[in-house]
This record gives sequence, C-alpha cells and structure tokens, in this order.
Amino acid sequence: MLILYHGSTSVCSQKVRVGLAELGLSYDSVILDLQKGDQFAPDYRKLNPSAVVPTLVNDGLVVVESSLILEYLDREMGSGQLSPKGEAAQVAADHWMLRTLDMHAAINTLSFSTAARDRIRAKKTPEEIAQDLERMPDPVSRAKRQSLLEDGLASVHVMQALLVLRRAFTDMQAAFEAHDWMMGSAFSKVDVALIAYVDRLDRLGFSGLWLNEFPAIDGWLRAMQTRQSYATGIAAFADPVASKTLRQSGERYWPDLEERWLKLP
Ligand SMILES: N[C@@H](CCC(=O)N[C@@H](CS)C(=O)NCC(=O)O)C(=O)O
Repeated sequence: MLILYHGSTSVCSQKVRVGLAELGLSYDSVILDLQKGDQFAPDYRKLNPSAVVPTLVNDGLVVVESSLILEYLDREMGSGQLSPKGEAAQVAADHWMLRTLDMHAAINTLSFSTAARDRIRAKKTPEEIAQDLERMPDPVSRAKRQSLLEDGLASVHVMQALLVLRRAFTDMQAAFEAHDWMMGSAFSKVDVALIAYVDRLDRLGFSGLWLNEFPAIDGWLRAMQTRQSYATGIAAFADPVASKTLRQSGERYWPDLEERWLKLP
C-alpha cells in the first residue's frame, strides 16, 4: 500500500498528487501541517531527515524528492506510461525533472518573499519566527528563509529566482510553440512535474511573468487546469479563504516584482 506524507498546499505535494491521479493510483494520506511544524516531528524525520514533504512509503520502502517520487511511481506502477518514448526525449525529460529543483527553489523564494511572508509575520511574533527558523535542519535553507522573511523582494535570492524562471519560461514557450505538451504531442511526467509551480505563480497573481513574453505557457496552464488530476491533486486541497488571501497578498507585491522582472539582464 502506498502511503503519502504531504502538505495540503505544498507545491511538491501537489506534484505528486497530480501524478498519482494521472496514474490512477490510490494511497493512504497522512497530511502534515507545515505551519504548525509537523515536519519536524522525530518520527517523521526518520523518514525524511530534511524535514520536508512529500515522502512516499511503499511497503516499507521510503522515497523522497517529489520528482523522484514521480519517476518511481511511473516506472514501478505506471509501466512508464508518463515517460516519453525515444532516447533523446528521455534525456530531455530527465533534464527537466532535475530542473524542477531550481524551479522549486524559485517558487519557494517568490512565496516566502511575498504572501507567505505576510502570513507568517501577521501570525507569529519575532521570537516564534526565530524558533521556527532554528528548527530548520539545513543552515543554508534557514539563512535563505530568514533573508526572505526579513527583506521580502529585496532579498538577494529573488533575482536568482527570476533568472531561473526566465530560463525555464523561455524553454517552455519554445516547447509549446512546437507541440501541445512539454515533451511532444503526448502528455508526460514533465507536464506533471511543472504544473504545481506555474499554478502557484498564477494563484499568487503573478501570471504577468509569462502573459506577454511567454503566452503559450498560459494555454498549457489552462489545459492542465481542466484535467481531472488537477481537480484531485491541487484544487481539492485549496481552501477558498486561504486562496483569496494568497492572491490578494501576492497582488500587492506584483508591481514591485514586475519592476524587478523587467530589469532582468
Ligand atoms: N526538493 C524537495 C523540496 C521539498 C520541500 O522543500 N518541501 C516543502 C513544501 S513544498 C516543505 O516541506 N517545507 C517545509 C518547511 O519549509 O519547513 C522536493 O521536491 O520534494
């Protein structure tokens, strides 16, 4: 039996839930409240020492890293149905799966320098925020989070995130000018791996990042949003009140973010 440890609105959990739905796989769900700090519980850290979600357990076998979980599910349980055919396409897909690490870091940066920053600073005292930071096991991630919460969009991490996104969007636009899905005419794990990141930017009210320069991304996003796997893996877990707050908060930052985006080299 598959057990998925995940967060309701965590992007990497969304990715895996979309993949599970695309493959028609059922699973036992253990939802961690990341805002409360469930990810730091000692028993969970035995499964995932980095104290992050998602984690998949299959008959005692522990699989971490959302893109690797997708690969594992497709290979072991989906007979490779989400993997493109042909050597070149497989190499390109592998590269995209690796690039999702940078995409994740970029989306994390844009969330924690805007809407998540607002939410955390409104709810927690500076002492509580410091305690939360102290619990993060990786000192580099901790320093990044601190910089985002303190400096917002002025954090040094923001420019790097925007550069990663610009490179990714340039390549995605080229892909969608050539075919409907990332890897060709067939839907694949790369579409699954990317949807949660672009959808999060959309939910933050940041679609201006692609609408003018990379419009084909919007067509793909809207097509993804009509799939049943999106309804099951992403929309079903979104709380309407929190979604509204997320967008309102993100939109307040958009003019500043847009200015930085337009200044990119
Ligand atoms: N590269 C990892 C990233 C995992 C990750 O950072 N997960 C976030 C949620 S999307 C998390 O658990 N954050 C907990 C925290 O920030 O304390 C993956 O794709 O699985």
